[in-house]
Amino acid sequence: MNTNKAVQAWVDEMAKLTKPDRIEWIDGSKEQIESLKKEGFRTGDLIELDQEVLPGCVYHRTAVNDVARVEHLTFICTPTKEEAGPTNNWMAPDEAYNRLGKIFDGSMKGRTMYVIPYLLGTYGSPFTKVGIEITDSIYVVLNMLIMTRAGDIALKHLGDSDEFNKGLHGKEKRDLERRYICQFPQDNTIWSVGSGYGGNVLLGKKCFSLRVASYMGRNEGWMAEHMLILGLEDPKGNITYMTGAFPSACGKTNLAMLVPPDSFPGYKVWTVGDDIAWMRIGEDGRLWAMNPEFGFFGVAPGTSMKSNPNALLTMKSNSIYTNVVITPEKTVWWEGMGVEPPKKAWDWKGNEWTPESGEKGAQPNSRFTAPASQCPCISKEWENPKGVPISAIIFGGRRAKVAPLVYQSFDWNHGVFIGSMMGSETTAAATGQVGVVRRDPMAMLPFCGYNMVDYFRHWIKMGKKIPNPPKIFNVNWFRTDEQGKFIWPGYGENVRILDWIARRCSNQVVANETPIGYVPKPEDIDIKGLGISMKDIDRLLELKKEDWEVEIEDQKKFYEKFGDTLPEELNREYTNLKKRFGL
Ligand code: GTP
Ligand code: SPV
Ligand code: MN
Repeated sequence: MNTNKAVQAWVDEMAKLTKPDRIEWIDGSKEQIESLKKEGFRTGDLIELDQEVLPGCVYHRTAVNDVARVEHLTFICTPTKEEAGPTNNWMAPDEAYNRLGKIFDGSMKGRTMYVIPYLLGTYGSPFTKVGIEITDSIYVVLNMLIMTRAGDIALKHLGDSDEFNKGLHGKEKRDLERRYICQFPQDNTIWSVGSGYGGNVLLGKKCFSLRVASYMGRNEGWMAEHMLILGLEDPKGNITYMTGAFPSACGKTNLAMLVPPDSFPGYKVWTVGDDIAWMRIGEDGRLWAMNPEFGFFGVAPGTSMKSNPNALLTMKSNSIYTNVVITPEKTVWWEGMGVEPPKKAWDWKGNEWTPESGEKGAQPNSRFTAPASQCPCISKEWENPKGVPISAIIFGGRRAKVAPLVYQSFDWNHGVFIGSMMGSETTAAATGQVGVVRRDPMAMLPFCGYNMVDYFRHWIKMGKKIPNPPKIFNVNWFRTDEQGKFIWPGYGENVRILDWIARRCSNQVVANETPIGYVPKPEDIDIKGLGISMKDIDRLLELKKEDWEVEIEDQKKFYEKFGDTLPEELNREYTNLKKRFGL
């Protein structure tokens, strides 16, 4: 039961605007979850899956025009355009409240408004942030109950404080013309209307834990990043914790749950988080990362017992499947699941589908929502409110060319420069063209809640304040050969690169100094049992000056967006890189 006056007043105000028939507060109890599911089955919002094969699991389809984040309809609503910066869409707060207010007005008539109190972080921790999400979608409620610590626990944590994120979501007509995702960092507020898809509507995810939290972190001296967190245990039992920032659908969940191959014995990867890291300087002078989330919202296609067994095992129960194939037996399937497709089933659009149809059965950005606690390789530290001490930060992206398999920055600022220079081929995680290279600094281009140039500055400032900072690396699993095939086998084999990174962190291995940073000596990548040749390793580590020349020019164009506001340090790194290439 809510007794918090500020929460009540805000909920009343939102109810006055949206005019629902009834209001239901989410307490997080099992009984409530069951009754919400029943209601979802009744309205057709959810389909119950085979409860013997997939106990506690449900299926959901989004509207056909609503399958991914919509970056062109996502706005940072700061008082001035300059605060949002050149890489964000900006709308003045008054205009945004007005425009969305008109769409929200009366939009919940005849419907139930659900009030979801939730935590980002663990109960009782001083680092935890509280959000309240109002929504008219049962699907959102059930997802938020998996993705965050939600219900009475959040109200208890909040007490009588008025410090909570005010999130308003309405499905409305799911019309693209009336779809907006607006964050108001100064008001600790998010309004999202006209969508029913993941990152647009699970407001605790990208909207709060990155866009709004990055703004809070800058003001409060910490960092909110689009990063997985893992612990690599070596044969001696030492665990090295690392974070990794890769753009959407570029391999964070897979790396976070990696299973080393038999040919690389004695290693183990422990998952702390697969998408978001909040990082603070610890009393020991190191950078500590915690996962504010409670579940995984992962890409389904390509997830198999071979590529990511831990993900499949995590989602066997109490999970939600969105936009995958559903079979007559009420089980699920997707491309790259590694099992025979059903002979006849329904695709993500609800149409009859056969494997011979030539069409994809699962939407490329179809997803599973699963409780992190069910993950077989979850770290014993995953709920430690302080997080884990980070030895390495890894940047990465999808690059057919240019970026080698792995390299290390010379120091922190050079690492920030490498992060600021990240490029990656776009994926199905956001609407728009797929496969074109775009600059995506620190994998935060769509998620930075303020001016990116100030974000770069914040990184540089943090580096000065961390007495013992993590080392910074860049990886690329996606280099292709002349036929367009990936050269590196990836997935479990990536442990070999994590191992090199860990050995660099503990000064156990020397590296080649190159214009871009420290690149491994080919013989230091352990290829025992890998099935690729030393010649392939040479190709994976090769630096082509002509490719880098184009890359450097492209980065210049990106930096030009910021005019003369770009931090001195990054300009210097840029000039030095050019010089090292003799350009
Ligand atoms: P978001 O949830 O959108 O943030 O994505 P993510 O970064 O967690 O990506 P995820 O691990 O779900 O992987 C996305 C896609 O990349 C899947 O189709 C994977 O099969 C593929 N992928 C992941 N790791 C590798 C790898 O090492 N090599 C190759 N070739 N593909 C990979
Ligand atoms: C991403 O796109 O980076 C995701 C999925 O993790 S979403 O929740 O839609 O943002
Ligand atoms: Mn993500």
